[in-house]
Amino acid sequence: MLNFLIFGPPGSGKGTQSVRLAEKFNLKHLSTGDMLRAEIAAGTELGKKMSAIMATGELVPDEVVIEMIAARIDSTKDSAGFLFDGFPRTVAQTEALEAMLNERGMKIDSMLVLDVDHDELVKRLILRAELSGRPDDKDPAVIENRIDVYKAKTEPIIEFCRQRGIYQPVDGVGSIDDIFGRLSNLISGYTES
Ligand code: B4P
Repeated sequence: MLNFLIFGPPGSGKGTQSVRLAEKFNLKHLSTGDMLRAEIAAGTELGKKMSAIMATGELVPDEVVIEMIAARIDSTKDSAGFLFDGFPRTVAQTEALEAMLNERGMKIDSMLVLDVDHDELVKRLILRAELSGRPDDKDPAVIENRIDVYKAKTEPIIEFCRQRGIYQPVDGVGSIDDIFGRLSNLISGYTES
């Protein structure tokens, strides 16, 4: 099985591209953001606790998302691999994912990093707020905090993946179709070899 991380700051297009890539390459799309929002929508105890954290733009505790991902990995059948979207978001999550995959005879094959400038990120998220009603998109201060949290806690994963030789930057500015083409070319390099 082939395992890809789709990576980038909030608003870089991770979720948008993941849905299409998962379909094209028969990958299981695992988005921790979607899983957390599903807990909130279902009104679970976990969802109630996490919604307050997410509304400020901070990250939820590592153990919460690591447990969610482990459960999904073990229940997934018949896919060519996994596309991890928005996970990992800390070096601790990355180490946990690597260990989880290694224990199951797999590894992280590639980290695809969408590169988008700050102003474009803010523009996209403000636009999405109008359509999605997501509380973390509505407030510009929360958007800025999410970008700051990304730089402080998530970006260090790039160095971790660089050392493993799996870091692949991708220009994340342009039409959704163009960016899909760039990502598809990179993934095809694995699936066709
Ligand atoms: P996520 O759900 O991962 O949210 P996100 O970073 O905003 O990215 P998303 O994938 O949704 O958006 P996309 O860039 O595709 O996380 C939300 C919160 O959950 C986090 O802040 C955190 O609190 C918590 N969380 C999730 N995972 C966690 C973890 N592992 N550990 C701890 N906490 C965790 O798209 C943005 C917008 O841009 C869309 O409207 C889209 O249409 C638009 N867009 C995309 N591509 C475009 C393009 N090329 N041109 C123009 N617009 C484009």
